[in-house]
Order: sequence, then structure tokens, then C-alpha cells
Amino acid sequence: MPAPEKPQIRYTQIFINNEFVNSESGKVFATIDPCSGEKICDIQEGDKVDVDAAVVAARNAIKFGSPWRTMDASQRGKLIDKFASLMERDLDYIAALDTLDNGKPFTDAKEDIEFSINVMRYYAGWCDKITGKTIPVDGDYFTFTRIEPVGVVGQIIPWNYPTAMVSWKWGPALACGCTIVMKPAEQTPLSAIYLCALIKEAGFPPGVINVVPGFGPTAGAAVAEHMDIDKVAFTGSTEIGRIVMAAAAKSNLKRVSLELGGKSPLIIFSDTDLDNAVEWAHAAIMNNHGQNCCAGSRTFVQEEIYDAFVAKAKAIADKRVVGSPWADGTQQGPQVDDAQFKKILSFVESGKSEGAKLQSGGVRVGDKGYFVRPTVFSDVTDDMKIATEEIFGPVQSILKFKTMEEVIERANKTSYGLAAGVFTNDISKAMMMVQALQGGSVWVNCYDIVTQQTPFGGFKQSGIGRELGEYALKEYSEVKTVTMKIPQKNS
Ligand code: TXE
Repeated sequence: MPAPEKPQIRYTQIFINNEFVNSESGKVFATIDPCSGEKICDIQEGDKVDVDAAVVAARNAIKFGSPWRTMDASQRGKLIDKFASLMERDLDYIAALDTLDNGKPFTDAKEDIEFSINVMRYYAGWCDKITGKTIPVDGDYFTFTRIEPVGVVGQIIPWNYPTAMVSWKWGPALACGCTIVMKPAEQTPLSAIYLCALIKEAGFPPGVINVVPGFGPTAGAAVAEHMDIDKVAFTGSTEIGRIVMAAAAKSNLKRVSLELGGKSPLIIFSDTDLDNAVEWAHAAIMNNHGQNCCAGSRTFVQEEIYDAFVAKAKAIADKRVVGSPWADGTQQGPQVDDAQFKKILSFVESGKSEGAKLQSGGVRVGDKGYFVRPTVFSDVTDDMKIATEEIFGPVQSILKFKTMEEVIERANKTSYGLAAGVFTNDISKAMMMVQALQGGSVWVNCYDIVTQQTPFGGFKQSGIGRELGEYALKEYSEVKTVTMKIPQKNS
């Protein structure tokens, strides 16, 4: 494959009411190329006043009798499908924007965009299949339910999958007929802004989608606190998820869905095919540079195969190709920003000082940008910081266990509960683990299989609610019970 072109940046503004506009304050912020630490371009910096304007547009777009409200549900589906086709037309360009802004290899970025298109198409199909019920109530009444859009939704997203996060949020919200005010992550605003141009081109009515780039404590907080936003959907750290939920409670009790951090266990029993398990475990933590909420960041390996597993995990990490995300064959580009880069290296230091054995990596690559060598620690114990806190980087922690009972208890001993994985050839063992592990997704003999059709979300402090699949529709709808007096009921 020839090296892709670095993209020309075409849009850098706030998108409200189908128009690109400057920030009210006149302020801009720089989005940074993580390969070099240098500025890509300036982006209009939204704040409360811009969020307010976006909410007015979104409220108008969903008011009773509006074009969006009176549109056939099937037509809503056609618009979403048209949008997906425009994404397909511009796939390489959107992928290039994500590579530039986020640092992920171009081939990975393309897979993200393909997934995002699938997500949009999946929800396009749902639009005219969201149905209520008729309910046989007592008495001379006729009762049915209507599933209505929850209203204006605020969506705050992170930087690790810039376009995919947009699709996970827009797809179900649009299918339900909501209108949207989104705040993309300050590290990666480029693709979300570009997608606005495609929303306009697809023919969505003004105000259905609004995007206000900016920072968390200003634009993000304005969304979470807003009195005229009916629901907030947030993906990011557990720490900020707590702030968003408190803001929702303190303002107008807007509905809340949260997709937060994780410290997901991946459990390898000794009866499994060792080479296969090593490969999956490597991908489970290293994919997307470890910047994955459901990364398999605690690899539990049964004692009989522990030493062999560690040796193979080291060998495969040593071979991982780190470099320019634009180059063919690169498996890992830079971490997203200086803060994440420093955070990861400080976790490496804490692993070393707490007595874990560094098998591979643990160092910076090069002297500019935010590249980190894939890192493998063995001899990790449950109480070490690298085994308890989310690192969000390419750092594999390998722990040893003896029995199934023991590993169940240790795997669940965390405040998180996003995902878990099990490798075993014993179906009974697999089914015991499936039932025992506390996580929103459990993968058996595979890992990180996330699809548009399947619900995704967390137990415990990994979140509230589910994204993707049919379940996500619940997060964007209200149920209205309608009861009518009738002269006589007949069965
Ligand atoms: O996340 P933040 P950061 C975890 C991961 C990572 C850590 C920090 O461990 O190392 O979080 O990353 C917006 N009110 N995850 O600092 O701050 C912010 O602008 C409203 C896991 O990037 O949670 C951005 O749009 N919004 C995660 C979004 O929240 C606020 C993905 C996420 O940023 C806000 C990312 C506020 N007060 C990080 N402050 C996952 N679940 O996949 C910030 N934001």
C-alpha cells in the first residue's frame, strides 16, 4: 500500500444549525500532532455561550411539528444511511484525519471508520422498527405505549477512537429521533468537525446535529450542567464520569449514561493453546497503543504455563513495530498526548519500584513525539499500582494464579467491571467463568470483539447503561403510556 497523504484540514469551526461558525469569545485552541508535538492547526474554542447557542438550535430542531419530528421514521433511516455512504466515499480522508490527530496507524484508523459506517447503517435500519406495545389493562380502557425521543442530548466523547465514538453516540440518538449537542475531545476534534459537513451534505435538517469543540471544564461542563439538555452521554475517565453525573443531578436530573474506565482481567488456563493465547493477550493490551477502555490490562496466567507464557509475551512485544503511523507495517504510533505519555512512563517507574520484573520495553522511542516501547511486566502482584489503576498505555502486566476459585476472586477484586476474557479448552470451566466474572462483556477464547449488534458497557464503576445494539436505543428514548377510556372492552 502506498503511504497515504497527510490530509488538508478543511473545517476547524463550531457547527451549529448546519453552519460552521467561530466561537463567541474569539478564542481558539491548538490541536497537536502526537508524532511531533507540533501544532496541526487552530480550532475554534467553544465555551458555555456556544453550547447555549447549540442547545437552542437542537431544541428548535426537535420542537413539536418540526421537520425532524414530522419526518417519517423510514426517512430518518434513509438520511442516516446517506450519511454512512458519504463516510464510505470519504473513508480514506476521515481515516487520515484520525491518524493525524490521534496518532493511530492509518490501517487501524481505516478499520475504525469501517466499523463506524457499520454502526451508522445498523442504526439506520432501526429507525422504523422502534415500536411500542398495546397492553391489556384492567377496566374499560385501551392502553398503548409510544416510544419517544428523550429530546436534546449532550454527548461528550474521548480521543481514543475519535470517529467510532461519534458513530456510537450519533447512531442510536438519531435512530430514536433525538437532536444532539456533541463535545469532542480537545485532543482529536478534526474528524467530528469534518463529519458535520457530511451531515449537512446528507440533508439533515438544521439543528439536528451540533458540534462544539472545546475543553472539558468549560464546554464539557456546560453540557453536563445545562438546564435544557434532556440527557447526557459520556465516555471518558471514571473521575470525570462522576463529575458529569453530579452535574446532571444538580442541574435538571437529565438522564445519564456513562462509559468509563476499566482494568479488565484476561485469564489464561493451562489447558489452552499457548501460542494462540499469547497472541490474543498481546493484542488485547497493545491494540490502539493500549488506549482502549476494555484493554486486557491484567493478564492472569495459570502457574503451569506461566514462565513459557512470559517468554513468548516478551518475544512478541520485542517484535512489535513502533513508528510513524503513516508508514506501511507500523503497528503502533505515538500515544495521544504529552499527558498520557508521561502518565504511562510514570506507571512504568512505579511497576519497577514496586518489584515487578520488566521483561520488555518501558522506554520512550525516539526523542520527539509521544512514542512508547511496548512494555511487558511479569511477577506482577494484585496490589501493585500497575495492577489496580488504568494505565491506558501499551503495558502488559502478567500475574500468576493456581486455581479457578482463586482467580475468580482476584479478577473481580476491582472497582471496575467493563470486560473480561478467558482462554480454556474446557467448556465447563469456560461457563463457570462466564457466570462468575463481573463485566459487561466476557470473551471466551477471543478478546475485544465489539460489534454494532452487541451491547457494550460496564458493571460497577465502569459505567451506567449500554451502547451499541438494541440496548442503546433505551438510552435515547422515553416510554409514554397512553390510556383511553373506551365504552366496552372486548378480548
Ligand atoms: O479523560 P477525560 P482524559 C481514561 C484513561 C485516561 C484517563 C484520562 O485512563 O488515561 O481517562 O484521559 C471531557 N465536564 N480514559 O483526561 O478527562 C474531555 O474534554 C465535562 C478512558 O482524556 O475523562 C473529553 O471530551 N466533560 C476512556 C472527555 O471528557 C469533561 C477514554 C474525556 O476526558 C470534563 C478516555 C468536565 N469537567 C480516557 N473534564 C474510555 N472509557 O475509553 C473533561 N471532560
